[in-house]
Amino acid sequence: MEIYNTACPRNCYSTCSFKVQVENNTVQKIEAQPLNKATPEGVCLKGLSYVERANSPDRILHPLQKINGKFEQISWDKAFEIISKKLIFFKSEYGSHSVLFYAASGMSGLLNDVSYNFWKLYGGTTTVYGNLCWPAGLEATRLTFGEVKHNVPWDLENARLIVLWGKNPAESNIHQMLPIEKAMQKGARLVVIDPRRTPSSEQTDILVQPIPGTDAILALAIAKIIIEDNKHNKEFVEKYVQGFPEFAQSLKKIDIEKASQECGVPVDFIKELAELIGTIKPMTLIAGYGMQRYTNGGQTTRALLALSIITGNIGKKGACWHYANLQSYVFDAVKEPENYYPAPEKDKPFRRAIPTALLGEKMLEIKNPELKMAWIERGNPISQNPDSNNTLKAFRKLDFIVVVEQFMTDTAREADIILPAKSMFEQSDIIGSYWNPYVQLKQKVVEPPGEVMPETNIYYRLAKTLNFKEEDIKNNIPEPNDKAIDAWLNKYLSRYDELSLDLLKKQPVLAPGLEEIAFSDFKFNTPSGKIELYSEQAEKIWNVNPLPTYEPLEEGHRGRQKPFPLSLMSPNTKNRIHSQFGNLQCIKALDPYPVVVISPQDAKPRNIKEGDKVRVYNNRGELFIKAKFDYSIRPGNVVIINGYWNTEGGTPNLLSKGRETDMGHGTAFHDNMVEIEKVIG
Ligand SMILES: Nc1nc2c(c(=O)[nH]1)N[C@H]1C(S)=C(S)[C@@H](COP(=O)(O)OP(=O)(O)OC[C@H]3O[C@@H](n4cnc5c(=O)[nH]c(N)nc54)[C@H](O)[C@@H]3O)O[C@H]1N2
Ligand SMILES: Nc1nc2c(c(=O)[nH]1)N[C@H]1C(S)=C(S)[C@@H](COP(=O)(O)OP(=O)(O)OC[C@H]3O[C@@H](n4cnc5c(=O)[nH]c(N)nc54)[C@H](O)[C@@H]3O)O[C@H]1N2
Ligand SMILES: [Mo]
Repeated sequence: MEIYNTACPRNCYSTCSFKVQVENNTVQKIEAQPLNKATPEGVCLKGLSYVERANSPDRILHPLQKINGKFEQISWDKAFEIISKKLIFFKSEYGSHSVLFYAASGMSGLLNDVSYNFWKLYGGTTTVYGNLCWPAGLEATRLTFGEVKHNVPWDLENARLIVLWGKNPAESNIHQMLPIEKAMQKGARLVVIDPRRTPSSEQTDILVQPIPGTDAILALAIAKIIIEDNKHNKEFVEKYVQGFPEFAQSLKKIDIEKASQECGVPVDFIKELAELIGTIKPMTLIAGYGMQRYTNGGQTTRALLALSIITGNIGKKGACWHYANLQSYVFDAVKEPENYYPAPEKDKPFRRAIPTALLGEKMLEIKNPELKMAWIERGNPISQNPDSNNTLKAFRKLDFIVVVEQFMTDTAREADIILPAKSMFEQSDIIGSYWNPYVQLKQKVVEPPGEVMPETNIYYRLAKTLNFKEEDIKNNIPEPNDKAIDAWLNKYLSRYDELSLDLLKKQPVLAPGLEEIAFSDFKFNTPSGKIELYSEQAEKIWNVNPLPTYEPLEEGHRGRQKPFPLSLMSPNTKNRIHSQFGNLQCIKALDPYPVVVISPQDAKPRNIKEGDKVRVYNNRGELFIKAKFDYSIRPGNVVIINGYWNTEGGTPNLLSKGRETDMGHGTAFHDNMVEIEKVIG
């Protein structure tokens, strides 16, 4: 038996370090790695389920071709022959932009760049810009501070006030609960602001349940009271903040009573929040990602930012704006949200880009050339992108689809060829994290099962089949062996004296240049060099108000709700990472199918009882699932967890609209109104 150190490459805050036990080329056990101060204990449910996942009998282990609607095993040679013929044909007949290359967040790592290298050598493709996840908040933070970073996770225990605003770490970042609990043992107060009562609010002093999408007006009302009560940090705003007087002036027109009605939070609660945030220091305000998946997500995030700024809770122990910490992405361009913008000039010959938030619609629309083929890897767009019906329609219009996958997902089922994808244990790579401040090695610990090939090997073989120039292949794609991969990774690591493969095999390493307390030098990389509460860039780039403002939702505002009166949120669960893990037996035993969570108050007039089968619908689609009562959810709101496949009962994205957020080209999944009716019989 051997034990290896590795790290989890899922798109998740925690990005845990693990110890993996391996015997007979099989993953046997996963344990926590105490050398990582952010994730020293407590492997999550998904982490534990990797033992099943790595060895699952449901894994795709060979190339498959769809023949007369059924998948049949073919050889790799045959797969490469078919795919290369198609690639040559579409390029010569319609141009290389008739091929869509779509990759999403299923597996992180530096080697993902090799995919882009391949498609550039091919001559370029159509691809996507924007992101399904976090960019509105990322861009709001960048506009404000010039960089996206926060204090190290363990600094949270120094906070005296912790505000979890639209974040549910007890499910989505379980290791964050460790410093929260420590802080509370030392007397810190915890406030949770979420339309749902989540497991994170179990120990909270105050749970505030605003109407979804109205957090900006709540935050601005709190800011108004803090400033009127003279509780803001005058010295701080004078020295470090651009636009405080304009901001204070803009709040004059806010009426607390009306604000209270708009966000559904009683005036007394707003006052209490202002008292807590205005007086308890240091405060860490933790803004989640769910809340920025609305049409007003960027401006909402800026309104929340204002509370950290006017109280001077930046750059100190226990005092921080906590959205994402990109300090461990020492090799990635992710740091600069500009990368999410449409193809920059220099990339245009290679890249024609459509917004991922409107994937289906734009795939159908785009001309000159029309799309003929798609190559999908590390993503499950049929279940995870909004507007599943249009996405499905767009996929079915294509002539040829290749999906690189581990399992038979909704997207894989649409493929003409499926290529078997590696698991995290079958190829080494370097990963960063948006919370955990370490650079980590995700280590190869077993040989891939069956005929599985990592993407880098697939591209190498395909490049050979397509007769790409030897020199180009050598410079852009590593050879298909472990030594070449290690050498490839070492090329990156050698940029930093602190990093080497040998060291990373033993332990995670704190990111070179890491600031444990972010912005403690009070230097801000913005146009003014100050924290920009007033941001000209915000107006110039995104055409929003240069000050944080409340913008009512496009679809979900209470004035516009008929004929679909219920607002649907589709957040995350501890049981899965988006569309991953839910297919495993150990997860299915706990969480077999999607349900719609509804308040009995909304269920009664619809004659719906707990457990009834219902139709959830709007003019985009419908979903037939069971109703589950929850007395703690705000009436008027319903919840369906995202990530379920259509074969597991259906994705809430059958109901969501393809729609961008106000900044960052994010995706406004939760601005989504529905109606529910009981299904008879
Ligand atoms: N177990 C697990 N962990 C995960 C993931 C996972 O799928 N499973 N996914 C990872 C990824 S990719 C991401 S992006 C993160 C996301 O993790 P979080 O940032 O925690 O995001 P969500 O679960 O989408 O939403 C968090 C909370 O926001 C609330 N919310 C929704 N709308 C509003 C609103 O208008 N106002 C307020 N105040 N709250 C609102 C929801 O009810 C939810 O409880 O988690 C990561 N970690
Ligand atoms: N309604 C609604 N929809 C949402 C959200 C929401 O809040 N509500 N949240 C959005 C968010 S925050 C995110 S991040 C996205 C996530 O959506 P995606 O980025 O599409 O990610 P996953 O659902 O995790 O699925 C990724 C797929 O990658 C596969 N995979 C894993 N490892 C590898 C590998 O090494 N190679 C290859 N080729 N494949 C691999 C997995 O098997 C899985 O099927 O979903 C978004 N969708
Ligand atoms: Mo995400």
